[in-house]
Amino acid sequence: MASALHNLSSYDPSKVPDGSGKVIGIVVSEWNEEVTGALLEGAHNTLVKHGVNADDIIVKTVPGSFELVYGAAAMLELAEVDAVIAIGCVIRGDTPHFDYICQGTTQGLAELNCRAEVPVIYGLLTCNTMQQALDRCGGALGNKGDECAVTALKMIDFMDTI
Ligand code: DLZ
Repeated sequence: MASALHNLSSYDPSKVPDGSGKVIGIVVSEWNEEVTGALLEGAHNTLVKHGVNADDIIVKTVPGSFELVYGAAAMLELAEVDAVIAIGCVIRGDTPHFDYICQGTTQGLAELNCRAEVPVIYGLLTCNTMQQALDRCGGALGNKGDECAVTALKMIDFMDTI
């Protein structure tokens, strides 16, 4: 969780496995595009910084965060990827809709993560306000996209070395 004490973009680069030759799928939601676009940029830049070839990053968009589960499942089935990163942003509104989307998407991604042969990385921001989201996509608290990229490379290495 990002906080005043933890910036999503701060990590020890010496502990990030090299991503050369790895293929990463990224599924990104169009809802709150200002935020998800910045998360995607963070993830993409960090993957490339750690050796992933830009041509080996497959990006597909889905309409909303709820569709991330289907999109990630399709990518796992149809593309030869070493990891999938799911990127979305849900902002609380006036109705309980927020809770259902967050819960459904989170549970769906968690189930995929357990079943899939390669890791599924959780890049869903669940925020009470747009400001909280902006703080976490390159603002005051860093960029969750960076964190997702680092996590993907670490989990690929986990699988390679287990
Ligand atoms: C419907 C909806 C609403 C109200 N809010 C968001 C949101 O903040 N972030 C997001 O990613 N998606 C939202 N959606 C769309 C749903 O995720 C989904 O696309 C629709 O319910 C159609 O399945």
